Amino acid sequence: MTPEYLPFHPNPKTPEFTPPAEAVDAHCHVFGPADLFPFSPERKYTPCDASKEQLFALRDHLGFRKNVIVQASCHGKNNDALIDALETAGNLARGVAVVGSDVTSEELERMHSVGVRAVRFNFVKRLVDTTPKEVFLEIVEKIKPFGWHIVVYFEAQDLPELKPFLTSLPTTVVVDHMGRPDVVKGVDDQDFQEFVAMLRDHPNFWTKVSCPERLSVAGPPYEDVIPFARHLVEQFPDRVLWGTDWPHPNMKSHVPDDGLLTDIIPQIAVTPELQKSLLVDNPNRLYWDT
Ligand code: 0GY
Repeated sequence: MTPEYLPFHPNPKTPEFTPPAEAVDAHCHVFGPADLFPFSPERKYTPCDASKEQLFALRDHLGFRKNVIVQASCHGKNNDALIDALETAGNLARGVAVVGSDVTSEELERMHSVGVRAVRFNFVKRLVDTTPKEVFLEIVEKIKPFGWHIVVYFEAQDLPELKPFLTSLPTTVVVDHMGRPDVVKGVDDQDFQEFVAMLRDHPNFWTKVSCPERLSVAGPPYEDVIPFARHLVEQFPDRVLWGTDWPHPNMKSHVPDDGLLTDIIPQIAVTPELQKSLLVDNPNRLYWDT
């Protein structure tokens, strides 16, 4: 494990908020176990193991029905741990893989058959080496026949440079963690409003209103992040997703309690209708109806 890496919360609280039936945790990971699924030699951090059994136990504890499991950078382009978790979960999970431009249609077919429905393009420099845009475009061509979408992860300061490329992508594009706004600047800040405008101008763009624990300066219960998530849910009720981000890799300030994260949902989506869109209708449409 990377020195000072914080393992996930061992005993999250039982949430007071009850997610609606068929609710989906649409952003979470599995790590290892490293003796079965070694981490990538190119990884930038080494996490603690976070197994599929632990993920599914958390899902049940929090009251969710399904997971969308996202391949994390510590596993590189080897999706074996993800595939294994998807096989175990059956119809209760879908996956987001990371692939190279050398991926074969046989590999994509196998991943599709176990529930992969998207690839992730990661632009966060502390997590991955830079991938040339041409390589991403080759991957786009390969996933097109499968009807997959693209999940993108970047930091707010990189959006101006990335925007022409991202908005040229021909699929649905899901932006992780609200594009990582600087919450100190407030919802009306120009950078965040440009992110909002990108969603408004590009109906193929969705976003995850996730990771208050990463974006917060104030810390739990993350009151400084809630206005950003609520704004996006109210502006784009049909294009938002929510996820725990368990097991919370690379948290430095504190270990988040997943029960508390779940309890914040009613402040982000303030009516039962918005909660159903966020947790049930949107993720099921994007990951299960395809
Ligand atoms: C997240 C966030 C992080 C890590 C990864 O792929 C990853 O390693 O996504 C991060 O460190 O911000 O979504 O899990």
